[in-house]
Amino acid sequence: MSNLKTMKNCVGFDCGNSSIRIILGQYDGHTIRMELIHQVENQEIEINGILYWDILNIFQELKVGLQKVYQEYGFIDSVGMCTWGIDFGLMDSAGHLLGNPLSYRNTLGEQSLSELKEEQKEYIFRKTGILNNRINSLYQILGVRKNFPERVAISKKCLLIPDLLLYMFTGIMGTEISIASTTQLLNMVPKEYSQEILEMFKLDPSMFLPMTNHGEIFGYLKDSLAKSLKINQLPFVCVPSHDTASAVTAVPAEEKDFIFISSGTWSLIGTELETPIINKMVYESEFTNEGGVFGSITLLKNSTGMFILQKIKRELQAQGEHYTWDELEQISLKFSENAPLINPNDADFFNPASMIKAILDYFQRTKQDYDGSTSTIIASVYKSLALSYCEALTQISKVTGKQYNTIHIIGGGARNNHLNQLTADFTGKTVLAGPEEAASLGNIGVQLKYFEKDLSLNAIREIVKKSVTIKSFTSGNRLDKHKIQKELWKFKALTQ
Ligand code: LRH
Repeated sequence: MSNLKTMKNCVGFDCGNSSIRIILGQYDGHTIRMELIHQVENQEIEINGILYWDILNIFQELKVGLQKVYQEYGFIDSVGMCTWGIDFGLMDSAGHLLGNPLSYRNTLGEQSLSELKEEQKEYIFRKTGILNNRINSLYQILGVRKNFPERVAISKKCLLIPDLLLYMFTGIMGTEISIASTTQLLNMVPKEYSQEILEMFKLDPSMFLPMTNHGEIFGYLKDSLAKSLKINQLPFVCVPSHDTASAVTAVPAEEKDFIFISSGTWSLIGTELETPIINKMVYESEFTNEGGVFGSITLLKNSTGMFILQKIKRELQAQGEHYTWDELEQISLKFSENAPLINPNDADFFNPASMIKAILDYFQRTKQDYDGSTSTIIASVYKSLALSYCEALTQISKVTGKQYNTIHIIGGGARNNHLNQLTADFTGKTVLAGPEEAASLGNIGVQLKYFEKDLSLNAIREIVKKSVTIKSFTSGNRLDKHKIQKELWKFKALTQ
């Protein structure tokens, strides 16, 4: 139990694929009061067929958020950075950024991965424990080297998105295990850069940064920034800077073995382990062993999440049809029963020019009846997401040999009552939804470790439990058991 005496104002930076959020967590020794201080949309920008992130704008917005916290609360004790994984910026020898970071939704990674032989892919998985995913930094770095050789020839350091933002704030170049693991350049057993993989691809080890431990100081806000923002000097604490790992930190689990679904643009479906599982079953079922908080491993599947609905929502908006998330959910509730299915992880949905057209083509290709309405498309996506969760859960149980009673749905997607209910219906498990601000809560929870050195992960989870409201969903007899079984079979047939 905490013995911190005074209120701490800890700021969580949470940069996701679709939004940038600055959250204040006020810790009074028992609970964390969360307040969203500043939020703006995030989106890739396309120029000449290439997708970029507007990293300077992200930096600007984080500064705005920090300043707002200070203006309202008068003092900031610490800050923690977390962002989406995988993407990176390249730096020259003087520490200048060589161009805007590219988005993993480009085709660079796909090209590089497709050039590898099956034995090479299996070798890389065995050496790293990480799934050979086209989006991994490794395949993107190889793609950049092939397509933009001049840029790579003068780059001296590779900074992942949180590392890059931390460098802008503190002037320090460094990283930590959770984000570094998304490169696929680490061997997850000693949790160090894999010499074999670096040598295999002739990558210079000095490009990649040293790692700091969670709960320790990463660096301090540059004096020049503190002055120009007119805020107090403050430390950046090293937190799991991969948003997934910070979110898993905030799972309000009672039990040691639990299932989480970190639900946002992606749905990361997995469990927490002490050591990675690296075997054929994990490889074939496409799970990955990412770095988690305080040396843990998150064994997870990187499954498509709200991305498909985000794209549909934007497309409908461009056609003048505006829907709120609540309205989309209501539509799904009404039209779910007879909606056809999609496999959300089908390559056709990775980044199509029109998501609606990609879904219509999919219904046709898989010969499913479709009534022609937009409502049915929306209902189809919700139902298919829940079915994809169910399939991943079955695979996790096979891989770990464990049965799980509860699924924790965390992150922004936990707001989605209908999806939570469908997940309970299809899996037959209890779904506990929340916290929605899991990434920021985990981030802020780990910052507290800097102030109180012996704070354990369990103690952080206790604080989270006391600080949030969790909603529970059970399957009951809402849906006919035969119908559920039929949907599960139909979905399985689409994913084989
Ligand atoms: C989720 C996430 C996921 C990555 C993807 C790029 O935000 O970090 O874990 O694989 O974005």
